Amino acid sequence: MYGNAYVDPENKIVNSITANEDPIKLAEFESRIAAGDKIEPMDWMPAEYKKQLVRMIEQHAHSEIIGALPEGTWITRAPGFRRKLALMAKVQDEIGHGQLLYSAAETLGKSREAMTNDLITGKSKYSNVFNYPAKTWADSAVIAWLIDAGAIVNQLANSKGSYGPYCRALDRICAEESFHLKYGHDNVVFLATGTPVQRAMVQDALNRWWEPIMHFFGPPDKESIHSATLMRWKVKMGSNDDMRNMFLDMYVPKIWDLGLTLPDENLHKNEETGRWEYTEPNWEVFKQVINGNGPCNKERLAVRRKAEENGRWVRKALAKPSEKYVTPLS
Ligand code: FAQ
Repeated sequence: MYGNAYVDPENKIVNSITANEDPIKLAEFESRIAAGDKIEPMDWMPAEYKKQLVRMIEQHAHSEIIGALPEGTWITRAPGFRRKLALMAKVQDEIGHGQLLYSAAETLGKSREAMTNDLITGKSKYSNVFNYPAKTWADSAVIAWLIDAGAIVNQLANSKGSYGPYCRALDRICAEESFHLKYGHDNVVFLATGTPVQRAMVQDALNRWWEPIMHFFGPPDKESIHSATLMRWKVKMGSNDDMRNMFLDMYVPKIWDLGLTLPDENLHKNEETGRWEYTEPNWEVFKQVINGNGPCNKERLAVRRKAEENGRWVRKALAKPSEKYVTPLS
C-alpha cells in the first residue's frame, strides 16, 4: 500500500530489543501479526510492543486534549452563531477522542492519573502543531481542514494495525475527524472566495501553519527512531515520509485549486517517482517545539494543569467510597 516504507533490513533494531523474549512466544506473536490478527489486552506481547503502544497512544491522547485548546480560543469569537455551534461540537469531539485513547492506553496497564501527570509535568510529548497560536479565525479554519486531514491520513492507515483497542478507537475517531475536515474545508473555501481581506487572512494563516504541518508527520524516515519497530509490528502502517507524501498528494492540489499558495518554491510532485519534493522544513525548530520550547508550550500546559486542579473535587466526589474516605484503622 505504501511506496517507500522504512525498513530495518537486517532486523538489527528489533533483534536487539527482543533479545530477552521467549523465542517461541515471540515467533507465535509475529506470525499472528503477519497474518493480520488483532492483538488483544490479555494476549502475550513483547515488552517493547507494550511500551511502544503506551508511548504512542498516550501521546496521541494528549494531542487530542491539548489540540482542543488553539481552536477552543475561537469559540467565544467565532463569526456567527452557527459557526460557534459547529466549533463547540468539534472541540467536544476532540476531547472525546482523548478519552477513547486514554481508555485504549489503560488496557496496557498505565493509569489515567499517571498519564495525566506525565503530561502536566512535561514528561510526555504531544503533537508539535498544538504549540502554535491560533491568531485569527482563519487559523482555526486551517487547523480544522489541514491538521484534521493530516490526522486522518495517519489514523486511517493505523486503524488497520495490530492492536485491537487502538484500532477500534481509531475507527470511531476517523469517522468524526472526516466531518471536522469538511467543516474546516468549508470555512477555508468561504474565506478564500470572500473579500480581499478574508483571502489575505487565510493565505497568511496557511503561510504560518505550513512548516508545523510538514513537521506533523514526524522526522524524515532516516531519522525516525521508532518507525522500524512500529512498522514491523504493524502499529504504524506507513512511515513518516509515506504519510507526509500521501497528505501532500491529497491536499496540495486542493489548496492550489483555491488559488492559494504555499510558502515553498520547491514544492512539486516528481511524476517519475510519484513522490513530492520540497524544501526540508527546519527540523531544529521541530525539536525545540516538541521538547517544550515552542511559542505556546508553557501556556498549553498551564491551562491543562489548571483544569486538573479545578476538576479535582469532581473526581473526588465520583470516587469509590473506599478511595474517598480514608479512615484511620487504628
Ligand atoms: N509532534 O521515531 P519517531 C490530531 C516525536 S491528533 C510531537 O518518528 P514515531 C487530532 C516522537 O514522539 C495528532 N512529537 O516517532 C486533532 C519521538 O519522541 P519520543 C497526533 C513528535 O512515534 C486535530 C521522536 O519525535 N497524532 O491532530 C512528532 O515513530 C485538530 C522521534 O520520532 C498521533 O499521535 C510530532 N508531530 O512517529 C486534534 C497519531 N513526530 O517519544 C485537535 C499517532 C514525532 O521518542 C485539532 N502517532 N515526534 O520522545 C503516530 O502516528 C506517531 O507517533 C508519529 C511519530 C507519526 C506522530
